[in-house]
Amino acid sequence: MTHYLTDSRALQGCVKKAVRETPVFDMHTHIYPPQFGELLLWGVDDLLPYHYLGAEFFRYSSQTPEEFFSLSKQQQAELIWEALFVDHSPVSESNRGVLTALNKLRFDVGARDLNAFREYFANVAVEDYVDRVFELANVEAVVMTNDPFDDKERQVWLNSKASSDPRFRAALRIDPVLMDWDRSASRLDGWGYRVTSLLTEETLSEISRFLYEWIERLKPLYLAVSLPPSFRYPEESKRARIIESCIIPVTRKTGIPFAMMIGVNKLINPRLGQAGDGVGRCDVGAVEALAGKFPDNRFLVTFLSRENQHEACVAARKFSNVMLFGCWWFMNNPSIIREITAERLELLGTSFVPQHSDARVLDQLIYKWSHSREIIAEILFEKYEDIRRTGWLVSEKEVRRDVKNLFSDNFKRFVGTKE
Ligand code: HDL
Ligand code: ZN
Repeated sequence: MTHYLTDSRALQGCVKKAVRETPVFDMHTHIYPPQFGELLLWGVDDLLPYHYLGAEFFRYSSQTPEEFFSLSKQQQAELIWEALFVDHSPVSESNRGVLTALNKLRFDVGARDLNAFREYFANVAVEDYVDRVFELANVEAVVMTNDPFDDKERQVWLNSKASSDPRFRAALRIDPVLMDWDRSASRLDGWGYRVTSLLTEETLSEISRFLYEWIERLKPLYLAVSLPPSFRYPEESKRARIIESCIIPVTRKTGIPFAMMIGVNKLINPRLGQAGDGVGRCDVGAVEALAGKFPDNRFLVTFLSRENQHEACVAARKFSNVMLFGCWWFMNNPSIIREITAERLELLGTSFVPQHSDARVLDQLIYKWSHSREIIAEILFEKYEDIRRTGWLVSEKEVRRDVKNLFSDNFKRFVGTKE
């Protein structure tokens, strides 16, 4: 006998409980297992200097970026704590996130004692802390960002010290190939690939070999790139030629999606380093053209600009080989998450991936998912309530089915790992 939720309050309680209890498959992060050594950032002295807070710090401080970045991360953390938490109320999303994470870790946030937090992190084993964070955040697994052009990370993979922990899945990130082929050509040449900056047939074939070899090594769930607002397709460019001649055939043959994260203007203020990137409105037509021309390929897509979100939903309605995902980076703020989650449910039903954490510091999983779950539950309840008022009732089983699709199964099916 199916138990339908006839009452608004019971429905709201059921949605909140399902959203809280359903594990998420976090499909885009910058987190690594402990075997990757210093690539894994964790603890309050990595959490505070995270580049989102750094950017905000420079708005209050007379310190130059050069002076700040010459300091130890402990010194950076103390300066950020004073400026963004003590001298000004920590109401920005990145500031509130630190407080949420510390609160969920059962610290006395109100004591405002940075050294008390440090005491815990100085004594906890990183493996135990990984377990605690995944449990607190209710995260089933994270997809890493794996960059063969990062010297430290490449060594981990070449020395096959990489982890077999099923909570850490790979994604092959190849920005340098598409964004700076001339410089990347010399690096691939140095790694034994017969390539030149000119895209000869041999060079294109060797780029494909590079991709196949790293796909074989990493077993990535997808191949990813971040692209600027100027990204166009079709266009007469090396980027378009490599996409058509290498990325599209290689991802189709290996059966993995091509993830395009579009809208970042890299280093509009280079002095801020990782915090120096900006955002710009993109041409969604490029995604429509690729999805239409290559119907046998699958595309994970996210846009960085709020102004692209409605067009992106319409494009996804036209191409079922496009899967919209996440509230990326400057989109990952409550006011915007609320807006685009409602927009996506209204235009796409439950056929999208509402969020990824993009966590760069392990501890961020706790707050990024706590904040997003709260908003997604609110919006989802509103949509169920709208149909309840027509007489269409949903059961707890159906609510849990929908939430599991949104939090993991849509992604797993799209990348082909759904058992
Ligand atoms: O390119 C990306 O994957 C972005 O997410 C950048 O890493 C960005 O700096 C970031 O950390 N966003 O949250
Ligand atoms: Zn990212």
